[in-house]
Amino acid sequence: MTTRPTDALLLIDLQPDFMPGGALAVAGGDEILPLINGLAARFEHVILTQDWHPEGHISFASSHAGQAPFGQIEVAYGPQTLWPDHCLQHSAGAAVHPALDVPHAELILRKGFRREIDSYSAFLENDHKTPTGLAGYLRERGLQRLFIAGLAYDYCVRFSAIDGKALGFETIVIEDATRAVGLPGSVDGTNEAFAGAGIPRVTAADVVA
Ligand code: VGL
Ligand code: ZN
Repeated sequence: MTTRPTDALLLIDLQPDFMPGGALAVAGGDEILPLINGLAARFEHVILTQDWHPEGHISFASSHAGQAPFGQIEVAYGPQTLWPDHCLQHSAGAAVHPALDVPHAELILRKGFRREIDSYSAFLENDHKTPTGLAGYLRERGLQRLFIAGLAYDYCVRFSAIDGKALGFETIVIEDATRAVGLPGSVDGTNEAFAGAGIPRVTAADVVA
């Protein structure tokens, strides 16, 4: 696949809290870092996201009496899955992972910083209305095609890809440079959503070939 100067690599939530030993560990989340470092070296434009929650965040099970992590509740904007406390602003678990070697990353986009709205997507918060500003950033800079990798495949990668595509960016997911949380139905649902939206799933080898 020939990459173009108008491509961007969007790396989602590569933070210690999503890696083994972290607060919301994704199995094998650390295994993808070498692959991602290699990919990033092939892209002129790299953008990172950082999940970045205040204490008492609406997505934390601990913020809701009687609720446990991985359950679901209804909030003002619809269903919200509940998580262990994770990616607290300025905590070590919320840092950009120290093994991520992308000195040329141009933007670190923080999301999920509003106590009352979660944000899986790098484009729109979980009310599916509040923009993060990323679409405007990409458009102003003439970046048209997105390659997406990172964590987690079935949450933040999923919703970032779906929203990016819906907002008019050509969008490709690098599947072997992701790992999934894997709640019931979440991976199948993601694969169906990508197929329905016309989002190809490729490998890192396809991208660098
Ligand atoms: C994520 C759950 C909660 C993710 C972030 O990065 O996929 N998942 N916060
Ligand atoms: Zn989060």
